[in-house]
Amino acid sequence: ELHPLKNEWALWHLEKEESKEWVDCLKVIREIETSEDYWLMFHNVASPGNLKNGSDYCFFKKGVIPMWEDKHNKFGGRWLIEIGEKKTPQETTQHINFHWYKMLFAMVTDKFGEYGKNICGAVVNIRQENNKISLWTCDGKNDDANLKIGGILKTELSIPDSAIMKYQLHENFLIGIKYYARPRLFIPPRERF
Ligand code: M7G
Repeated sequence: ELHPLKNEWALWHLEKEESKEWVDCLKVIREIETSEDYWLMFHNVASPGNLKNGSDYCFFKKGVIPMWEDKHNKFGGRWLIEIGEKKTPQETTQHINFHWYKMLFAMVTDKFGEYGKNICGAVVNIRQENNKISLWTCDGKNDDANLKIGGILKTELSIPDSAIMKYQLHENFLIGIKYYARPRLFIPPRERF
């Protein structure tokens, strides 16, 4: 007997090809509806730390396309965890995998409780000097919900207090502000000057 998860998910893989538009490089590679599907993915799909530089995995609720423009994402944002280079490449790979699987496990086992409905999905970007893991939520201006989600994420991923988590609105990326925009939220909190 199979054990259905509270939500149904899809794992997307993105490997950028020069000749193609970004969105045309996104492909669903697995659908995850039961705990059995989840464990098969865990055992049979390459870990993100082993992906080629420049590629991404996205793990999103079914029906949500992992792009800013999707209707579930466009008013939302992301909690960003930056994973810098560790002492050795192996250590960097381990950090990426640890955080990614902890994040997915928290999502499929419903660790976000009543805030789970605000979660769209998770992304890991393999970028040599700037590996990133992020959790996308649907309502970028619901600070209360996003702070609760960020707090749970921090606990679930055993993120130390010294590490800074930032919440960024997708709208800034959509209009091309990108890196200059000040994050909307920080954990630990920061004064506004
Ligand atoms: P990235 O992969 O999020 O981060 O964005 P990176 O800067 O660390 O590589 C890289 C580029 O991919 C962006 O500048 C966009 O051209 C494209 N891109 C990424 N995302 C997530 C989207 C998206 O949601 N929609 C669109 N249209 N382009 C995107």
